[in-house]
Amino acid sequence: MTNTTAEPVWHKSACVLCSANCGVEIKLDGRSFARVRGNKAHVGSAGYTCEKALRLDHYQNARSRLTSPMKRQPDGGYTEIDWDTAIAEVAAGLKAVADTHGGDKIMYYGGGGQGNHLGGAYSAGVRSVLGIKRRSNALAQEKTGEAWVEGRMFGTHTHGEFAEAEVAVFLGKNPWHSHGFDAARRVLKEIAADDKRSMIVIDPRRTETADLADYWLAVKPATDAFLLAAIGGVIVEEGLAKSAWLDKHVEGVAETKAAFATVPIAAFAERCGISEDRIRAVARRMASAESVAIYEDLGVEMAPHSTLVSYLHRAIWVLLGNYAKPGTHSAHTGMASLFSYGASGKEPIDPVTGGAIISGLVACNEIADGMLSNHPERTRALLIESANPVHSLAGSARFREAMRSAEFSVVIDIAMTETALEADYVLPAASQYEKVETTFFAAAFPDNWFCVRPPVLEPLAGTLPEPEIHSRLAKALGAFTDDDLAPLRVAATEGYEAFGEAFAAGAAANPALARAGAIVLYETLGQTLPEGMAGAAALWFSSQQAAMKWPEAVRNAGHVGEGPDLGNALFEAIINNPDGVVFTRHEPGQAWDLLGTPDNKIHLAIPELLEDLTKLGSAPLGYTSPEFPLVLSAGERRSFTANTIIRDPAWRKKDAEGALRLSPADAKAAGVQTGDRIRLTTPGGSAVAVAEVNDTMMEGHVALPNGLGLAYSPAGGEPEVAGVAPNELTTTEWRDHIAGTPWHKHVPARIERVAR
Ligand SMILES: Nc1nc2c(c(=O)[nH]1)N[C@H]1C(S)=C(S)[C@@H](COP(=O)(O)OP(=O)(O)OC[C@H]3O[C@@H](n4cnc5c(=O)[nH]c(N)nc54)[C@H](O)[C@@H]3O)O[C@H]1N2
Ligand SMILES: Nc1nc2c(c(=O)[nH]1)N[C@H]1C(S)=C(S)[C@@H](COP(=O)(O)OP(=O)(O)OC[C@H]3O[C@@H](n4cnc5c(=O)[nH]c(N)nc54)[C@H](O)[C@@H]3O)O[C@H]1N2
Ligand code: SF4
Ligand SMILES: [Mo]
Repeated sequence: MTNTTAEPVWHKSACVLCSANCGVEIKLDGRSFARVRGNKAHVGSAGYTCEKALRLDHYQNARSRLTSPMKRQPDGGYTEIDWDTAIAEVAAGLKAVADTHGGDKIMYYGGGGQGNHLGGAYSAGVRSVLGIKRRSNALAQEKTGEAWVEGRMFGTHTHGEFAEAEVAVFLGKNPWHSHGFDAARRVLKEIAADDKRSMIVIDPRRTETADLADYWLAVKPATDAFLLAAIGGVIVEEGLAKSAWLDKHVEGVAETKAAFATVPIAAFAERCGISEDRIRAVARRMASAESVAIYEDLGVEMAPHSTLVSYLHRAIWVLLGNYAKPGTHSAHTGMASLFSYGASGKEPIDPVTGGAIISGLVACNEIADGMLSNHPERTRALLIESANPVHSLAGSARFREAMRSAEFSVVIDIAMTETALEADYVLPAASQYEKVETTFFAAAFPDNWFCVRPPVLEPLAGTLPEPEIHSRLAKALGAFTDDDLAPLRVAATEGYEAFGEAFAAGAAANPALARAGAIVLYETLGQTLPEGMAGAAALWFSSQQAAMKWPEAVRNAGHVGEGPDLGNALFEAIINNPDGVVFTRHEPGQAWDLLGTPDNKIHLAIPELLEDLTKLGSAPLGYTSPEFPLVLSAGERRSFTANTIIRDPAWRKKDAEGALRLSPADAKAAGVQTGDRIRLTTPGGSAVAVAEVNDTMMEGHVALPNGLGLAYSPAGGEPEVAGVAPNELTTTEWRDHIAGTPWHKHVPARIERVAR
């Protein structure tokens, strides 16, 4: 908590700007972050940070912080209201929609960003009392295609071990900037420096990661499927697959090989722009390695053929035997599930849009269209938490319109965001350094870790942590009474054992308690936890679940006990170790036990995607046109981008305006120089950006950074907007045919110089 001694104290916490969540230590000066440094004792990052963490004060102490609940007035402006009024009116507003149309017509969007997943856990109580079932969040515009493939093949999520891999492959992924695993730059440099290891980067742009690669495959945008199909074709043609291993562990090999055997290798090489010789060399390099790990990310997940690409690279690493060995891929444990990877291919269909609901999430690209339809089942109200969909989803204008069409909408955020500005009510949350927080991103094997960060500061006056907001909403909705909680409150003071028994008995006997779940833990057990830690109470349940699912692995990680005692020991460890703890420790071969398939085998053949593979040759040759001859990647990760988590543009040490990068050839053709203003036009919109002529760009490919175009008032006056908001230029209909994920990396565009 707030430092009251004279001696400067380094507060242990984590960086919230990307999913790596590096451990940091923060030195305060009042409420300012005077210094931030890497935490050497952190279980995952061991002192590592990138340049962004050092500037976290721009998150914590931004002028954009909200300090009062806000209510929209008939004239469109907002007035401050007190918390009691806000909770009563928000509860009443949501309830009115649930009573009129059914709770299933309310959508819950978001629930956490790069550093905060506890709020989402507590929202479950509010959702269940209102009957909210419809959900979506950013994962349904990036990872649902991957989840659909992984569910079918493995019944769960797998993760690559890049720190160990002999061959590391980055597919539409620039870990130098975007990270995605512990100490990414350190790992990339280690691979680059080791003659026995190789790095393969598949990216049209010569990224910072590509500069370190042994093989940079500069694919033409959106042709990864052709490249991967050709690599698979070579593996089959040259007999490189690991047959004995496949016989033992994998189903569906023959069908998969047969589909790859149909690939016209030379023709596909031509289509992706990589020579056949080089494709063969890369296939052989992967086949000769003891271990290969592949990381797919947005460059392929947000481009045409995305779900097929998610499948093809997995088929390749499976054919080459890269599962459950050090440096390959493994399924892993998780303290809580962020996202389900259990797809079966028989996903429920959204009644409004007809799209598949993968992992329980409505495809982001279908939300606004569904709300703006006349369908009787359409979403009528929105509860949005820790997300900025007006900015982050395809077609910002359409999402704004959808929000205004809602009968009721509420946003829980720390700032008056682009999304908040369309809502009926805005509830101000305490920042991620003003409450206990954690994420459920943990994806590592054989050791998996988890880090709970205690608060560094008291909540800013006028704000509340999400557990408290959800608890108040649930109470206002009549979810439970103090009488319901009384026995659990008593039991909580008697210790974990008594509490565990009382909780199990209470939940079985009283449906109100079962429904409110995590909120009940917060209100009872939470009140007995150390100061500031009440919000960690939900993790007691997660700890019990982890201990029940993987008792041996939890004990191997050093936690002692049997049954509920083991869960209690794990909970004690995680809430008392801001350096993070290893919570499960496995042996490499045990990755087979963690598979979610009924026979603990990999299921290689996905018929729908094998069919897509055999039809790939007849896919459109491109998506550009004479009117829009260029391909825009709308939303690249750079050194000072972090989604929309930091709104103050002054946090950027370079590229303050977020330049449009273009190749020297395209710049010449348009008569553009670095620093010029260019008008960028797409089928979805038009905007003016500053140009940066950049020789890492492929001709015909231009890129805008992610997270720019935010309104901010540096001196508290009229807001200013720095850079272009990428989704003012995108549209919802450009999307994957299976997962509905957007083609943000592949937007047809044209540029014109604005007169100097
Ligand atoms: N600095 C920073 N780091 C972040 C974030 C951030 O905002 N800023 N956000 C975090 C989040 S939420 C995510 S999901 C990750 C995303 O991390 P990444 O996916 O690594 O990030 P991007 O830069 O969006 O896209 C990666 C690459 O895709 C390439 N690409 C474009 N088109 C194609 C194509 O057709 N084929 C191939 N193969 N590549 C293509 C681009 O050139 C780019 O280098 O980053 C996380 N880390
Ligand atoms: N065109 C294009 N669009 C993209 C992308 C792209 O590459 N191109 N990338 C996409 C990807 S991969 C992602 S993950 C999404 C990200 O987009 P979103 O999921 O919308 O997330 P963020 O931009 O990170 O917004 C997080 C919100 O949380 C708020 N916040 C911060 N701390 C707290 C807190 O403690 N409590 C609460 N309640 N709120 C808090 C911030 O103010 C911000 O409004 O964007 C997507 N949009
Ligand atoms: S932004 Fe940098 S310091 Fe922060 S979590 Fe990601 S890699 Fe770590
Ligand atoms: Mo993301």
